[in-house]
Amino acid sequence: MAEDKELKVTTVDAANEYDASEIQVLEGLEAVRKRPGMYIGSTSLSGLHHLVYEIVDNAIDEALAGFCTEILVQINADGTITVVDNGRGIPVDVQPQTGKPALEVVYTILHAGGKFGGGGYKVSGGLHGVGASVVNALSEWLIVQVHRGGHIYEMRFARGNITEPMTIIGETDHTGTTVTFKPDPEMFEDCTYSYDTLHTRMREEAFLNAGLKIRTVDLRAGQEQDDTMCYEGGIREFVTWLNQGKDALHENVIYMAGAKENSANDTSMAELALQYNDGYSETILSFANNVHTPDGGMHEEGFKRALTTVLNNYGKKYKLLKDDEKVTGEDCREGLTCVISVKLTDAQFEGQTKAKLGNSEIRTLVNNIVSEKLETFLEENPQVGRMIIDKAMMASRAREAAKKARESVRRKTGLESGQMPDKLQDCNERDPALCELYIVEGDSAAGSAIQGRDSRFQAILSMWGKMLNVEKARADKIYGNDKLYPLIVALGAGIGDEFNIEKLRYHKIIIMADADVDGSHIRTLLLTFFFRYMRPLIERGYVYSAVPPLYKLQRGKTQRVAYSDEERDRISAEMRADNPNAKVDINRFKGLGEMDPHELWETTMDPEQRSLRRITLKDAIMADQVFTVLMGEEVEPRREWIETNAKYVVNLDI
Ligand code: 1YM
Repeated sequence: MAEDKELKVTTVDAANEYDASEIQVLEGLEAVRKRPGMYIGSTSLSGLHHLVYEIVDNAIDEALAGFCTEILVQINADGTITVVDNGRGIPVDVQPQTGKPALEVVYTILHAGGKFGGGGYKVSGGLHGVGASVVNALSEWLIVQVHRGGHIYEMRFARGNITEPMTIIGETDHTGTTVTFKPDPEMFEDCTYSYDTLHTRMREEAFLNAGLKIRTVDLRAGQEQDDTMCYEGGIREFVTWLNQGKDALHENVIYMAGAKENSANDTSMAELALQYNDGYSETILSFANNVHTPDGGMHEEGFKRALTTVLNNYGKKYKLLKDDEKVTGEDCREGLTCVISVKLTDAQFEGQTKAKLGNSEIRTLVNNIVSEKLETFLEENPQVGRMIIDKAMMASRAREAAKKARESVRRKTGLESGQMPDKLQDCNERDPALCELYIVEGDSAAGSAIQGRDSRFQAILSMWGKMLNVEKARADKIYGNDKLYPLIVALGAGIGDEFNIEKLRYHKIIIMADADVDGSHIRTLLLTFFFRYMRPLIERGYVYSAVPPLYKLQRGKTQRVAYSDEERDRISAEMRADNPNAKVDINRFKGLGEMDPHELWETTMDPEQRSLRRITLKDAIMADQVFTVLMGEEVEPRREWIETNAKYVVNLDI
């Protein structure tokens, strides 16, 4: 470790002590400025916010040590950041090894963190646990004030260099640490903090540290904010918060905790909170040392295993499950909301994004806690036990039903059947690469499309009415849904796990819907369905949106159409080029249903003239989030989202 080396250098030759360590310090912080990404992940907005988390981590460690009860995170009016805690204050005494105040060492030597001050339980994570000196190195300036022993100490830095050594600037009657810094514009592309990002993260910290009061403030003009968060119930309240707006199956959140002492100074701890709701999705949020682990890892594995075993044993014991009956892990987690938080001394973060916990001893710890405590809980709360088993059995039956429905769809869609749905007017061509399927909203538009199309290679499927919201339905409903069924059969490639793109009957699937809210709605629902159950369609770029014209322009016998307001004005001018006084009639198309078959062919379906927008999901992760927001619980945000964004999704790459 760099730090060991630094300390040794300073003790070899007392005469050169100061110089030698000074050089090391500069080299250390210079390395941070040369490769900031190595220390804070990136210099984008995520790195910028990471600076705040590093400082906050030190305050949270102080809270974990039992000395700090309140933390303030403030965006100042000038966009700089101030973090305040009411802990003991960073030690200011001169360290014998370095001859410098501990405060200075913490802010100027890489990795100085919690190793000073002798022990203590250092658990809060940070991306790589790099701490205050990294923030200092990447700040145009940084001021730290310590209230300790009746005095206020202050020290100032610029880009990691000391500009004002530690001095006493006043007297005080309390203790604590205050850090103010301005991120260095030479290091970050954008130095604008997002209150929402900081607030969301701090809320998470407040949930994970029961009883700790965290206040976030934004003082920037025009965007003032002030929120105080404190959750006495910790992760129990986290679960309640996550289950907001859902119907819980049992009133109380189930809470379990335990610890294992590995050696005198090394204890691992785990706590879990969970509650079932009547929905179908599974929400497990896991953390290691307060760092979110979105990819799970050993703590989640230990939990999942124990949950499945405990529920099966309990179900058997009380004859809720027959001898040969079993519920799978997935069944046991339907409608489950769970938060897992573990604390350990040497957390190993694995995987590409370091988002997965690798310490296998944690699996055993969590498994033991859940095996023991959950069993006891169920014994003491038999109604809840029964409800959970019922829920899992229902999930199990739904899974079976979904499998059967899928098999039946597959049988009917396979080559063996060849029976096509009534709603489909198929084309003559059989080579999928040449075939197009128009999915048309509404019967009158479908009628025009059927008459206007080139039936050699264009098929029409009409869709109408309110479509099933696939996000809110269980798999078996989707397979059996009367709106989706014809679509699945027409495409011929199955759905879900069994989707086989080789069997797809059309390589262009064109959604033709009006440019209004209803059209956006049906388009979005179809995209959700494709995204969830036929994702390769989107990945391969087989899905398109038709672009119908907005205006019809007519001068005498000459007719033209325009797809935008600008085009309308341009064409109108062109049509009057020979005679500016000529009269050009401009009419707005109200909807696809209004066009006659010939118009529809010419403007929207003729490959020579039409324009299509290809729908691709460049960023599948983003799309997944978007769809989830869209189909979430609340109706109003969803409606707004559809109105503002449905077009955006369609326009992903034009
Ligand atoms: C707003 C940022 O850094 N608070 C903070 C940091 C420390 C302590 C207290 C502290 C720790 C210990 C003893 C110890 C740190 N001290 C050190 C070091 N808030 C903020 N509050 N006394 C005080 O760990 O034993 C590093 S961080 F190394 F100097 F002890």
